[in-house]
Amino acid sequence: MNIPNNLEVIDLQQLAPLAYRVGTYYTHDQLVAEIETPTTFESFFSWYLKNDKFRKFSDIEESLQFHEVIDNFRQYDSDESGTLDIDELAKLYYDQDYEYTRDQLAEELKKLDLDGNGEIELEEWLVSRGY
Ligand SMILES: [Ca+2]
Ligand SMILES: [Ca+2]
Repeated sequence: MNIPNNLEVIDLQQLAPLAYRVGTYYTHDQLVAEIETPTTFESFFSWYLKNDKFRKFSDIEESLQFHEVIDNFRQYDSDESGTLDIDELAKLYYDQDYEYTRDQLAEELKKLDLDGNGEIELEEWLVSRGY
């Protein structure tokens, strides 16, 4: 994805992946509620700095762990859709030495998939890690 220059107008379609890239874990609907679109990169960024959710962690260690969980999620979201599908989840578990059958994997996905849309959003992943 190209990072737009500061005053370039960004529309709703670009907003969600951008927010995801910089580390907010707002859902699409929350973004729509929060930010008037179309917006500019500059105003998006000042919104982001003002609302940085990571600031809720007073402890550096805790904040780093939180970032690690997010990085991990992103690393396995290979198509950058903002969600983990069953194949991406399979790779993640495989790399962590879990030996799940396809059925167990489907079960696991069902457990994590709180809104039941068949994929794991970052929010759902965070919940599963205790956030
Ligand atoms: Ca994905
Ligand atoms: Ca889901």
